[in-house]
Formats: sequence, C-alpha cells, structure tokens
Amino acid sequence: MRTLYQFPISHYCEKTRWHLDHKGLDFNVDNLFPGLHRLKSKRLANIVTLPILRDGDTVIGDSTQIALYLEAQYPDSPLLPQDPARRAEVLELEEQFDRLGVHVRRWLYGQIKQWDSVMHAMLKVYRPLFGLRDLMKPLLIGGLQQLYGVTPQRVAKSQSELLDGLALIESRIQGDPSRYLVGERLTLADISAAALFAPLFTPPGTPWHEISGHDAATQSFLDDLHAHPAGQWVLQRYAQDRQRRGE
Ligand SMILES: N[C@@H](CCC(=O)N[C@@H](CS)C(=O)NCC(=O)O)C(=O)O
Repeated sequence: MRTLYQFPISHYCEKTRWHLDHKGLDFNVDNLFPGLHRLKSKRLANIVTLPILRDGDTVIGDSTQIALYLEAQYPDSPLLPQDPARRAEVLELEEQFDRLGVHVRRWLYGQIKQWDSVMHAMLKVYRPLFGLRDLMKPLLIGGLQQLYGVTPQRVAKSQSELLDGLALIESRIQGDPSRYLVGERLTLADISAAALFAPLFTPPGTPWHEISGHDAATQSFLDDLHAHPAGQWVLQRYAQDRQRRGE
C-alpha cells in the first residue's frame, strides 16, 4: 500500500496528491504534525520537508523526485511527453514553478493578520491531545515565520517573484486560460504551476478554500489577480483536470 506523509495545507503535498490522483493510484495519508514531522521525515528519507511517499518498500522524498518516480513506475496517464525536447521543456518549467512555490508561500504568510482560520485549516486534522495542539499554536506561528523568512523585505521581493510567475503562465498560454503550458495536454508543468499557485486562488475543494480574513488591501490585490488570465487558468485547471479519489 502507498502512504503519503504530508501536511494537508502544503501546496507541494497538493502537487503530489494531484499526481497520484491523476494516475488513479490509491494512497493513505499520514498527516505529520508540523515541526515534529522532522523526526519522522529524517528517519524515512533523510530530509526535513514533506511530501514523502512510501510505495511498498520504496520511500521517496521531495515532490519532484516523487513525480519522476511516479512517471517511471506508472507509465499510464503520463504527465511527461515522450518527445525529448518537450519533456525537457516540461521539466524546466516544473523546476521554475517549484522555486516560485517558495515565494507564493512566503508572500501569503506575510499577508496574514488573523491566524485563526489558517491555524484551523492547518491543525484541524490532528487530535487536540489534552489541549496540546492548541498550546502549540503561538510556537508554530513564530516558527513558520522564521523558517520561511517572512520579513517585510523578503515578502515584498516574493510579491514581485510571484507576479513574474503569473506572467510566465500568461505568456505560455498566450492569455487563453483553456490552454496548457506545453503542448495540447496536461503535463507535470501544469500540475506544478496550478498546485503551487493554488493557495492564491483557493479553488473549491482545496484546503485553502476555507481560509479567510485578509485585510482590504490584500483582498483587492488577490481579486485583481483572480481576474487575470493566469488566475482563471489555475481555476480552470482545477475545475477540469483535478480529479480526486472517489469522485
Ligand atoms: N522541494 C520540496 C519542498 C517541500 C516543502 O517546502 N515542504 C514544506 C511544506 S510546504 C515543509 O515540509 N516544511 C517543513 C520544514 O521545512 O520543516 C518539495 O518539492 O517537496
């Protein structure tokens, strides 16, 4: 059986969930508690981040390595083109969007004024454990800000990086939200870009959909992004190409 070690609201974990769902592969999730996850992730794959996938006796860490493994091991419903030039293009874009995912995350953490709904979305899957889960919240907030470099200067830089990323999507699709980033069908480039930008656009059915409470300036920035072709593209990819298990 397969197990995905994950955090529900991690967009890198969402990228792997999407890939597994796209291939119709069953999996269990093991939601590790943020911070404490490192005890297990180091033991499993000698890394500090999630996702990590266990597939039988094989354990793979890092969403890109998992994607390459899934493509090699389960060739049906491929997300990498056969053609070497196209394949290279997809892999290059996947790498670019993985890098941009860091900026999406930092920018969003930088906008949070009320942590309640974020903490709820992040921690609701864990048992309260005699109040311990809630006692961890202030520690987690400080830890996340430090870990992801949430300082005003770096958040501002991340904003310009994420706008460049959205411009890259728009140039690839030539302003048409119905198109794919490479060729005529869904590839790993599309699921990487859509999953890693999804927390900005909170598609229905994703863990970010229920997070609320931005201030007016952030909300109007986000509303503006929604109206752009790249925002519509993310929502369209989710509506058309994000099949979930059991649906
Ligand atoms: N390059 C990694 C990035 C994964 C990543 O940044 N995961 C975050 C959650 S979004 C994480 O595990 N952070 C916890 C930590 O660094 O302790 C991948 O693609 O899997």
